[in-house]
Amino acid sequence: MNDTAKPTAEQQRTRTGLDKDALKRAYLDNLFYLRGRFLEVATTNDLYMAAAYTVRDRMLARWIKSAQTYKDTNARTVCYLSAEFLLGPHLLNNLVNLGITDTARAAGEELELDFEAIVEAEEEPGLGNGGLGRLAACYMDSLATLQIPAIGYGIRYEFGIFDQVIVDGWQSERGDTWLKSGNPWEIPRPKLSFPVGFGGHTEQYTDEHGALRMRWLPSMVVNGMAYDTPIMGYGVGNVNLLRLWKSEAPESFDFQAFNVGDYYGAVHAKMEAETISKVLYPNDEPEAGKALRLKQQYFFVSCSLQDMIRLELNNAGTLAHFHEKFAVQLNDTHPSLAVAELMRLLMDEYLMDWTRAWEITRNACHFTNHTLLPEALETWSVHLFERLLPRHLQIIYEINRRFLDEVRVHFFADEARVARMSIIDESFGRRIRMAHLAAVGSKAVNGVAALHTDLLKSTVMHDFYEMWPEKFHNVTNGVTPRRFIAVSNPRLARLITEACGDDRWLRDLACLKQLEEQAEDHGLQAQWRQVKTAAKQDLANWLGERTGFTPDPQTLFDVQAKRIHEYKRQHLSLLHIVWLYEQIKQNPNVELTPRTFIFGGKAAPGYFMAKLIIKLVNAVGEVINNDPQVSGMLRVVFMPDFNVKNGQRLYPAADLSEQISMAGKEASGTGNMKFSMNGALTIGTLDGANVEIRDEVGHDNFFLFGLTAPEVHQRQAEGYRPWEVYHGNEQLKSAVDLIASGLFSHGDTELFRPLTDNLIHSDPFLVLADFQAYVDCQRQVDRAYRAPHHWDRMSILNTARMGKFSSDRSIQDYAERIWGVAPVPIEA
Ligand code: C3B
Repeated sequence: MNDTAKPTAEQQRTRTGLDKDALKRAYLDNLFYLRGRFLEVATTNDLYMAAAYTVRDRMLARWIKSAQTYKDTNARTVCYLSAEFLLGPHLLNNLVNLGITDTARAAGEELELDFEAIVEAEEEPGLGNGGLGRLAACYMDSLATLQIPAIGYGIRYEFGIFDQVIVDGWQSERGDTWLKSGNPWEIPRPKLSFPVGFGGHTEQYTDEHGALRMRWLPSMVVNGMAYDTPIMGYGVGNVNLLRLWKSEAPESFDFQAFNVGDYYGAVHAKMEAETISKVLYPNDEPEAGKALRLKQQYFFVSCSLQDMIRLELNNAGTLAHFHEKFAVQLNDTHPSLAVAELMRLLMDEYLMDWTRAWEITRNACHFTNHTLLPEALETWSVHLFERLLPRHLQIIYEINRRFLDEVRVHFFADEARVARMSIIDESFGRRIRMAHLAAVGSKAVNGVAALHTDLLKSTVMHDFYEMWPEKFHNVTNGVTPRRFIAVSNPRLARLITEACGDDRWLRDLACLKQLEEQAEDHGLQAQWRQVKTAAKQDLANWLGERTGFTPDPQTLFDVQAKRIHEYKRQHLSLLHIVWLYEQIKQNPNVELTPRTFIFGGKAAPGYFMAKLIIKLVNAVGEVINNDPQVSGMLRVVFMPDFNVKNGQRLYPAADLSEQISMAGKEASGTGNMKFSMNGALTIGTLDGANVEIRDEVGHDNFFLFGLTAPEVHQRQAEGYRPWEVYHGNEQLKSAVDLIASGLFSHGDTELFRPLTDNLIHSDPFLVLADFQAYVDCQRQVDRAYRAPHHWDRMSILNTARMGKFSSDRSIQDYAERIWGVAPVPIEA
């Protein structure tokens, strides 16, 4: 290659070709030149790293071409701002999206490598808590696949979500060290960094045109440095950008402090700056330590907006059309400071007037709400804002003043409504309501499933909906079939491709409809069942190694995997299990379908009740699994450390998917979609996206039970008395009493009291109210599973009718109805 030229096509072909020989050569090269190893002495991590670099090399030319084309065509770009991106392992996903999994496997075989072990060696980046973070990752996959120019912006946490280990039945948290062995997928950009201020004060000054302006003099400045990860579309040339920010001190040593002898003070400042991107906050944590969380939010929002401004100034030379260039999506309220920060940047740094800056801001931003749980609706004390972000507080006050004047005119002289809608909550101390800020500063607001959006419009955002009905949209969530079928369930993917005649379904999930005609076909049913059984065997082996207990794949695998939370009601399932146990003990000949109940999920470290539920799962499992009298009938196992990687083992293996939240509480759910795509039937309430899943798959192919959202509301309004339910239902009472009796706690009658007392006396999520309906519905499941052809047919129909729940459909909805963006195709 001469000094200036890009690699020639021929050089690129041999360097980054997709054929087997090119892969083999590149692999050995990478092992040698990047890891300093040859095959005989390489560790598993070396082997994995070489594989990762080999794959990444094959994405780079497309990545650069995508960026260049997007720039040249000045394409409208989606900027997805999210505090969480729960990506899951990259290697296999990128192989699938590049379309070279089989070739890579064959290359590996010729080099006598253990392909599966190499894939297993990848430590996933756990930069999210659960549904919200994983949704962001699915959306990145779909944006690239649909060839829509997009940048994901977030935080490069040094420690992601904790690793969960089970010690004596209890959850114990271990620090997540995903960066320990290096991250081959990211490219650090030391020169791409932005200053972010905190604290200090503001002052007024007169600019050269005589206009009064504000400036902010922060007392502390940190730098945000970019780390870029390519996000590969499936079967296309488009590779989009995920840009995560790491916080750093502007200089590693404050030389002034150093010179006066304060070496430790200087190092301390550096540490303080680095703290900002140190760790992901687990959900549901109490207030303490939250100042850091606000700092994280402001930090990544500011870096991201400064980066967009840089791009726009490079390209257009002016910010007048910023909102035409970028569609900024705020993933929940975590990035909602973007509204105030964009205003500040435009006015204070780029000297725009209020009206123009507001016009741009309001047209650039869009807001997704992901929950109605009151404790998750973010507010920050005005106090904290004064201390950390004094300029933003001023801007928020001014946004609010103007907004409330509009409210007064719109709802003529309705001061109660003004107080309800105000961005500042004056009721208990003064707090900033971040959802209100986001709604006021955005062009569109959306919920994540039809029911959730309806509830959003009729409850927490009702006033806003009445004022701006046209602003509100529903975009039902979706998940990517690439990761959640092709990557996690290759056997099923092969069978579907065979049955459909081609693999177009991977790009257009509605194609799965073709399977419907064959749902009764006993040949397909037999293959379908084989695929399921093989996945169950894989999971059983894995669980055997990790937990010492190997479930029997011939039993019905009944799975509940999601964050542990009272509203999700893992304890409802536990009551059913305990009830079943009693049935068998009382009558060993009772007719039941043998089942294995599998639970998985993390509890927030500070959430006592959730941790007690994990302990109860394990305690019940210990007794039941060691009772020979129920051995062929009933098993309970807790899968430790549920994350994306372990989820991929679970979804293919489930016969039954538990989606049993109290109606009105689960905004959408996305696990429900992953299970159903993989042929699991759902037992569920009319909550979140369950409603739409049931409508799609057909009411006969879904096990529905429980109170509806309006019924829940009514029950609570009437004054719900759980102790009456408890005393009125003999079977329920004996299940609760058995837990309290000490049978599952070596005689300790206190251990589970907080849980049983809470159910009997308060039961905020109506577990007892739904118990009987749930047990009855589970009986129907039992019967259905004993009719294999019937079950297989339902299972095939579930997969066949999941087209709507591809994240490609969700992104299509956003693109058309909210963002107004078009594809910019890059050829593969
Ligand atoms: C979750 C909700 O709990 C799910 O119902 C929903 O499917 C996903 O978001 C994605 O929309 N959620 C979350 O994981 N974290 C929050 N802070 C709020 C909602």
